[in-house]
Amino acid sequence: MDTLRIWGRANSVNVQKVLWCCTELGFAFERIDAGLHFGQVDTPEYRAMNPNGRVPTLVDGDVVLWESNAIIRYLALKHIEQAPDGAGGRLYPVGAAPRARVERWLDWTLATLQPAERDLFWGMVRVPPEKRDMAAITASAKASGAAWSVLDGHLAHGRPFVEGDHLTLADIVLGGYARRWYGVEVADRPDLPRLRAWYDRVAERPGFQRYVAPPLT
Ligand SMILES: N[C@@H](CCC(=O)N[C@@H](CS)C(=O)NCC(=O)O)C(=O)O
Repeated sequence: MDTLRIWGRANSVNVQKVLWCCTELGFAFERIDAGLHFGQVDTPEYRAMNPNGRVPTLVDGDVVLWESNAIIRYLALKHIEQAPDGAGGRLYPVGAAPRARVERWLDWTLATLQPAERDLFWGMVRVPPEKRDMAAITASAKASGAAWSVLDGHLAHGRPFVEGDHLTLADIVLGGYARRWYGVEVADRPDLPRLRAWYDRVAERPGFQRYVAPPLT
Protein backbone atom coordinates (compact mmCIF):
# COMPACT_ATOMS: atom_id res chain seq x y z
CA MET A 1 0.00 0.00 0.00
CA ASP A 2 1.25 3.53 -0.81
CA THR A 3 1.95 5.71 2.21
CA LEU A 4 -0.69 8.41 2.40
CA ARG A 5 0.63 11.93 1.87
CA ILE A 6 -1.21 14.69 3.70
CA TRP A 7 -0.44 18.29 2.85
CA GLY A 8 -1.20 20.83 5.54
CA ARG A 9 0.13 22.57 8.61
CA ALA A 10 -0.28 20.73 11.92
CA ASN A 11 -2.19 23.58 13.62
CA SER A 12 -5.10 23.49 11.14
CA VAL A 13 -8.26 21.96 12.59
CA ASN A 14 -9.07 20.49 9.19
CA VAL A 15 -5.67 18.82 8.94
CA GLN A 16 -5.86 17.61 12.54
CA LYS A 17 -9.10 15.71 11.95
CA VAL A 18 -7.46 13.84 9.05
CA LEU A 19 -4.41 12.91 11.14
CA TRP A 20 -6.60 11.77 14.04
CA CYS A 21 -8.72 9.72 11.64
CA CYS A 22 -5.61 8.01 10.20
CA THR A 23 -4.57 7.14 13.76
CA GLU A 24 -7.96 5.57 14.54
CA LEU A 25 -7.71 3.52 11.35
CA GLY A 26 -4.05 2.57 11.73
CA PHE A 27 -3.07 4.19 8.42
CA ALA A 28 0.56 5.33 8.11
CA PHE A 29 1.03 8.74 6.56
CA GLU A 30 3.56 11.41 5.77
CA ARG A 31 2.54 15.02 6.50
CA ILE A 32 4.01 17.90 4.53
CA ASP A 33 3.79 21.43 5.95
CA ALA A 34 1.71 23.78 3.79
CA GLY A 35 -0.52 26.79 4.34
CA LEU A 36 -0.18 30.19 6.02
CA HIS A 37 3.51 30.94 6.71
CA PHE A 38 4.60 27.60 5.21
CA GLY A 39 3.34 28.74 1.79
CA GLN A 40 3.23 25.98 -0.86
CA VAL A 41 -0.47 26.41 -1.48
CA ASP A 42 -0.04 28.97 -4.26
CA THR A 43 2.44 26.99 -6.32
CA PRO A 44 1.18 25.62 -9.65
CA GLU A 45 2.01 22.11 -8.42
CA TYR A 46 -0.14 22.50 -5.31
CA ARG A 47 -2.97 24.23 -7.18
CA ALA A 48 -3.00 21.31 -9.61
CA MET A 49 -3.81 19.07 -6.64
CA ASN A 50 -6.07 21.52 -4.85
CA PRO A 51 -7.34 24.48 -6.90
CA ASN A 52 -8.71 26.08 -3.72
CA GLY A 53 -5.20 26.64 -2.38
CA ARG A 54 -6.36 25.42 1.03
CA VAL A 55 -5.28 22.62 3.35
CA PRO A 56 -5.57 19.69 3.76
CA THR A 57 -4.95 17.80 0.54
CA LEU A 58 -4.65 14.01 0.55
CA VAL A 59 -2.62 12.07 -1.99
CA ASP A 60 -3.10 8.31 -1.99
CA GLY A 61 -1.46 6.95 -5.14
CA ASP A 62 -3.51 8.38 -7.97
CA VAL A 63 -6.29 9.56 -5.65
CA VAL A 64 -5.98 13.27 -4.88
CA LEU A 65 -8.62 14.78 -2.61
CA TRP A 66 -9.44 18.06 -0.92
CA GLU A 67 -12.18 18.97 1.63
CA SER A 68 -11.32 17.45 4.98
CA ASN A 69 -14.69 15.78 5.56
CA ALA A 70 -14.52 14.14 2.13
CA ILE A 71 -11.02 12.97 3.00
CA ILE A 72 -12.03 11.31 6.28
CA ARG A 73 -15.03 9.67 4.59
CA TYR A 74 -12.67 8.32 1.93
CA LEU A 75 -10.24 6.99 4.54
CA ALA A 76 -13.02 5.20 6.42
CA LEU A 77 -14.42 3.73 3.19
CA LYS A 78 -10.96 2.60 2.11
CA HIS A 79 -10.60 0.82 5.44
CA ILE A 80 -14.04 -0.78 5.08
CA GLU A 81 -12.99 -2.14 1.66
CA GLN A 82 -9.91 -3.70 3.23
CA ALA A 83 -11.52 -4.92 6.47
CA PRO A 84 -15.33 -4.89 6.35
CA ASP A 85 -15.69 -5.70 10.05
CA GLY A 86 -12.95 -3.36 11.26
CA ALA A 87 -12.44 0.15 12.53
CA GLY A 88 -13.67 1.87 9.34
CA GLY A 89 -17.17 0.47 9.74
CA ARG A 90 -17.29 1.64 13.33
CA LEU A 91 -16.15 5.16 12.45
CA TYR A 92 -18.48 5.39 9.47
CA PRO A 93 -21.40 2.99 9.96
CA VAL A 94 -22.61 1.14 6.90
CA GLY A 95 -26.40 1.21 7.46
CA ALA A 96 -28.43 4.09 6.00
CA ALA A 97 -29.79 5.45 9.26
CA PRO A 98 -26.66 5.19 11.42
CA ARG A 99 -24.54 6.62 8.63
CA ALA A 100 -26.93 9.53 8.02
CA ARG A 101 -26.85 10.33 11.74
CA VAL A 102 -23.08 10.64 11.53
CA GLU A 103 -23.19 12.57 8.25
CA ARG A 104 -25.45 15.27 9.68
CA TRP A 105 -22.78 16.30 12.19
CA LEU A 106 -20.19 16.54 9.45
CA ASP A 107 -22.48 18.85 7.49
CA TRP A 108 -23.57 20.74 10.62
CA THR A 109 -19.96 21.42 11.52
CA LEU A 110 -19.29 23.04 8.15
CA ALA A 111 -22.61 24.85 7.82
CA THR A 112 -23.32 25.96 11.39
CA LEU A 113 -20.54 25.43 13.91
CA GLN A 114 -17.50 26.62 11.98
CA PRO A 115 -19.05 29.88 10.76
CA ALA A 116 -20.19 30.55 14.34
CA GLU A 117 -16.85 29.95 15.99
CA ARG A 118 -14.44 31.33 13.42
CA ASP A 119 -14.19 34.91 14.74
CA LEU A 120 -13.79 33.68 18.31
CA PHE A 121 -10.91 31.34 17.45
CA TRP A 122 -9.12 33.68 15.06
CA GLY A 123 -9.65 36.72 17.24
CA MET A 124 -8.42 35.12 20.43
CA VAL A 125 -5.63 32.95 19.03
CA ARG A 126 -4.30 34.54 15.85
CA VAL A 127 -4.83 38.26 16.39
CA PRO A 128 -2.70 40.21 18.90
CA PRO A 129 -4.73 41.57 21.85
CA GLU A 130 -4.43 45.22 20.76
CA LYS A 131 -5.90 44.45 17.34
CA ARG A 132 -8.83 42.30 18.44
CA ASP A 133 -12.34 43.11 17.26
CA MET A 134 -14.03 42.46 20.58
CA ALA A 135 -17.55 42.97 19.20
CA ALA A 136 -16.98 40.24 16.59
CA ILE A 137 -15.39 37.97 19.21
CA THR A 138 -18.29 38.46 21.62
CA ALA A 139 -20.86 37.78 18.88
CA SER A 140 -18.95 34.68 17.81
CA ALA A 141 -18.70 33.41 21.40
CA LYS A 142 -22.48 33.79 21.74
CA ALA A 143 -23.16 32.00 18.47
CA SER A 144 -20.69 29.26 19.39
CA GLY A 145 -22.35 28.74 22.76
CA ALA A 146 -25.71 28.41 21.01
CA ALA A 147 -24.29 25.85 18.58
CA TRP A 148 -22.61 23.83 21.31
CA SER A 149 -25.88 23.84 23.27
CA VAL A 150 -27.40 21.89 20.38
CA LEU A 151 -24.82 19.14 20.81
CA ASP A 152 -25.17 19.26 24.60
CA GLY A 153 -28.91 18.70 24.19
CA HIS A 154 -28.31 15.84 21.79
CA LEU A 155 -25.99 14.19 24.30
CA ALA A 156 -28.96 13.82 26.66
CA HIS A 157 -29.24 10.41 24.99
CA GLY A 158 -26.80 9.36 27.73
CA ARG A 159 -24.44 7.38 25.53
CA PRO A 160 -20.71 8.04 25.56
CA PHE A 161 -20.19 9.27 22.01
CA VAL A 162 -22.13 11.56 19.70
CA GLU A 163 -23.87 8.77 17.84
CA GLY A 164 -23.84 6.03 20.40
CA ASP A 165 -21.51 3.62 22.07
CA HIS A 166 -18.38 4.11 20.03
CA LEU A 167 -16.40 6.86 18.36
CA THR A 168 -17.45 7.87 14.83
CA LEU A 169 -16.34 10.47 12.32
CA ALA A 170 -18.82 12.81 14.04
CA ASP A 171 -16.76 12.75 17.24
CA ILE A 172 -13.54 13.37 15.32
CA VAL A 173 -14.87 16.39 13.46
CA LEU A 174 -16.65 17.89 16.47
CA GLY A 175 -13.75 17.06 18.79
CA GLY A 176 -11.37 19.27 16.84
CA TYR A 177 -13.66 22.25 17.21
CA ALA A 178 -14.40 21.46 20.87
CA ARG A 179 -10.64 21.69 21.48
CA ARG A 180 -10.82 25.26 20.24
CA TRP A 181 -13.94 26.07 22.27
CA TYR A 182 -12.40 24.89 25.53
CA GLY A 183 -8.97 26.23 24.63
CA VAL A 184 -9.84 29.92 24.43
CA GLU A 185 -11.02 32.30 27.11
CA VAL A 186 -14.75 32.89 26.79
CA ALA A 187 -16.65 35.34 29.01
CA ASP A 188 -19.99 33.83 30.12
CA ARG A 189 -19.26 30.40 28.63
CA PRO A 190 -22.54 28.47 28.99
CA ASP A 191 -22.44 25.57 31.41
CA LEU A 192 -22.86 22.48 29.22
CA PRO A 193 -22.00 19.50 31.41
CA ARG A 194 -22.85 16.78 28.87
CA LEU A 195 -20.71 18.47 26.25
CA ARG A 196 -17.81 18.78 28.69
CA ALA A 197 -18.07 15.09 29.73
CA TRP A 198 -18.11 14.02 26.07
CA TYR A 199 -15.16 16.28 25.28
CA ASP A 200 -13.11 14.87 28.17
CA ARG A 201 -13.86 11.38 26.83
CA VAL A 202 -12.83 12.00 23.23
CA ALA A 203 -9.77 13.94 24.41
CA GLU A 204 -8.41 10.67 25.83
CA ARG A 205 -7.99 9.14 22.36
CA PRO A 206 -4.35 8.81 21.34
CA GLY A 207 -5.03 10.47 17.97
CA PHE A 208 -6.55 13.47 19.75
CA GLN A 209 -3.72 13.64 22.26
CA ARG A 210 -1.10 13.62 19.56
CA TYR A 211 -2.61 15.85 16.89
CA VAL A 212 -5.41 17.94 18.38
CA ALA A 213 -4.39 18.56 21.99
CA PRO A 214 -1.20 20.60 21.33
CA PRO A 215 -1.43 24.34 22.10
CA LEU A 216 -3.67 26.40 19.83
CA THR A 217 -1.68 28.54 17.42
N1 LIG B 1 -13.81 23.16 3.94
C1 LIG B 1 -12.38 23.01 3.79
C2 LIG B 1 -11.70 24.21 4.44
C3 LIG B 1 -10.23 24.25 4.12
C4 LIG B 1 -9.61 25.45 4.81
O1 LIG B 1 -10.17 26.56 4.79
N2 LIG B 1 -8.45 25.22 5.41
C5 LIG B 1 -7.76 26.30 6.07
C6 LIG B 1 -7.03 25.74 7.30
S1 LIG B 1 -8.14 25.10 8.53
C7 LIG B 1 -6.73 26.91 5.15
O2 LIG B 1 -6.34 26.30 4.16
N3 LIG B 1 -6.30 28.13 5.46
C8 LIG B 1 -5.33 28.82 4.65
C9 LIG B 1 -3.94 28.34 4.79
O3 LIG B 1 -3.62 27.54 5.70
O4 LIG B 1 -3.09 28.80 4.01
C10 LIG B 1 -11.93 21.69 4.43
O5 LIG B 1 -12.63 21.22 5.34
O6 LIG B 1 -10.92 21.12 4.03
